[in-house]
Amino acid sequence: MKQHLDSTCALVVVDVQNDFCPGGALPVRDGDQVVAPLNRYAAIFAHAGAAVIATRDWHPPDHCSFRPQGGPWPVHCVRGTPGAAFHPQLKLPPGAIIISKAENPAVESYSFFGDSGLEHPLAGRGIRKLFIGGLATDYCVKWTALDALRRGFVTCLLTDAIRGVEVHPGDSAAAVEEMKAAGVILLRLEDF
Ligand code: VGL
Ligand code: ZN
Repeated sequence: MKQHLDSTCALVVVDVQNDFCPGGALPVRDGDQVVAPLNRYAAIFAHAGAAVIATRDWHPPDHCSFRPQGGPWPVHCVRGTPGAAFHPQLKLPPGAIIISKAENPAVESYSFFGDSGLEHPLAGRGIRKLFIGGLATDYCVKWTALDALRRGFVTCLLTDAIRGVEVHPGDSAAAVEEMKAAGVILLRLEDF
């Protein structure tokens, strides 16, 4: 269904970082394929006066989710390293809001609402509707979408701009079904 965008809407570009793309430390298959559609979305949102938010996994070198610390993941997205940088072709408009997450060494945080409770950069901006794309469908995208719903945002998933880690085959499809069942609205570029 055609979407009307205004300043109450925000595009959320989740973790489009080198380490989640082919050649990175925790590569998502075809992770770089989200860049082109997200650039389209970012241009559409900026033109409509809607916010563009980009999240980044921004771990300290000894984050608890890393294998050397006993966690499930290879070392990835260590703050300030090339692997933690946004994909070089990602085009964020001027004024895009960058949100770093999972910065506390002792806490894993897949949601962009983070581990810090209520205070959040989105507060006070009048944003009520979130449109989420990026990496990875089965982790940060899913947790961010479900957390957004729980916090009362109208929450949409941009299904042509997501890819999953797929620790187990089918995880991404299951994540999309879980989001849909919870009330997330599934959209594509044709809806804009
Ligand atoms: C993510 C695994 C570990 C994600 C972050 O951005 O989806 N996945 N850290
Ligand atoms: Zn991480």
